[in-house]
Amino acid sequence: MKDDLLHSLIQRETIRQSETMDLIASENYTSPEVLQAVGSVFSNKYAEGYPRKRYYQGNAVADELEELAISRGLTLFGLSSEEWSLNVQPYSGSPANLAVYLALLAPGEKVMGMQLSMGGHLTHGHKVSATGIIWNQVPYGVSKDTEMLDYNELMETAKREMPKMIIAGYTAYPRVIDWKKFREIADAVGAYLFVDMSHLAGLVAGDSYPSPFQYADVVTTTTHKTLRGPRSAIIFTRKQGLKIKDQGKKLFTIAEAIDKAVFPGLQGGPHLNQIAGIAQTFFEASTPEFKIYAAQIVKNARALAEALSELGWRIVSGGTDSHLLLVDTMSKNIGGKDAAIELEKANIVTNMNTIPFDPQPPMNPSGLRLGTPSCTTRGMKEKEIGLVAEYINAVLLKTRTPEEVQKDVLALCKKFPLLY
Ligand code: DSN
Repeated sequence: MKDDLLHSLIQRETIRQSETMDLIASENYTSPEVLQAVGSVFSNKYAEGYPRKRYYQGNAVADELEELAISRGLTLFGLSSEEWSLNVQPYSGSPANLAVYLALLAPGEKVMGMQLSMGGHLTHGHKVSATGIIWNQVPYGVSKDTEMLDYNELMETAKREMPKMIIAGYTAYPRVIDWKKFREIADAVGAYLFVDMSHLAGLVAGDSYPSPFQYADVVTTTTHKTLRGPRSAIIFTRKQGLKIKDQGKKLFTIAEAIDKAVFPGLQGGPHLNQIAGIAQTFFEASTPEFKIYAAQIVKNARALAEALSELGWRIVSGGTDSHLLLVDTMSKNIGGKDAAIELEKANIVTNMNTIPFDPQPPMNPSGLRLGTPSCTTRGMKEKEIGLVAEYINAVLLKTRTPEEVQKDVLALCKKFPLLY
């Protein structure tokens, strides 16, 4: 039954995506094959439980699908099934992170997480999130001088507060994170090290950012950012060594505790269609082409930071080692929200963002967060990124009208089309 109204909305969104320059650091364009997997008949099936241990009949194929996704995910990140467990059922990043808390902590225990305004995430213990309502955040940030992590200060905070879990991995931190230092801090206070690599997973898979697996106890990631898969999330958990007691005081490995927290703790039936999309994503991310893609994302982000910097814009921390950068628009007296609205008029889509120690309110903060995963998927390289920097500069400094710049953006988008 054709729904003309819905069809036209899908058509319009397809056109919007193809005709805009997406610089939102957490977005990407999946392959048509990922979209096909997500829209497949796996959407019709219930599969509560885990492979070979289901509560519904008819799951022989679903079992194979989930096992395929798990084995591909472990291989992609160079992990063995003896050492690491992978749960591919979380519906998205926030439930995945909540499952980690539920599994590893008792209510009220302390979690050391980066403040949202410094580049953290709501689920890293912010007071409006369940993670901050049920547990106690020990907040940390970056150094005022360098706008980068100060590991000595982190060690002092951890020793003073004795958190049960430390979270590393952020939404607006452009630099390399020293996972080894985080391990040392966690070990010094007997805390779990939980890495949320949602923003970084594609870069880690493509060998363009240090892998956290040697050091972390648990690693979560969404699958739709740099990894370029469907909207979903996964949890890797170290299998050996660590044990935890449930309320009935039975002893579990933390991997078992996390599986129990995902289902039945937080979720019902897994979204098998998303798991199919994840399996396809891992297949794509294990190719040599994906390594080239990941490296180009970082080259493009560096090129964007350098070009904007040369045009006189202050880049938070002076640059980037990853897929994203923060531009201090307030250094030119333009609020982040105003900047994002102006850029959208020229078909450049971004998001306003706080910068460290932001004197401005979150609804019109001092910065813009820019990321290169999407335009890199389109095939753009440093040369085109240089043009994008010029367009941003022209719109924000009003040297050209947004309508004039929009024409150039449209031409660039047409030259680097999407696959759908
Ligand atoms: N919304 C994501 C981001 O933009 O970073 C985090 O959940």
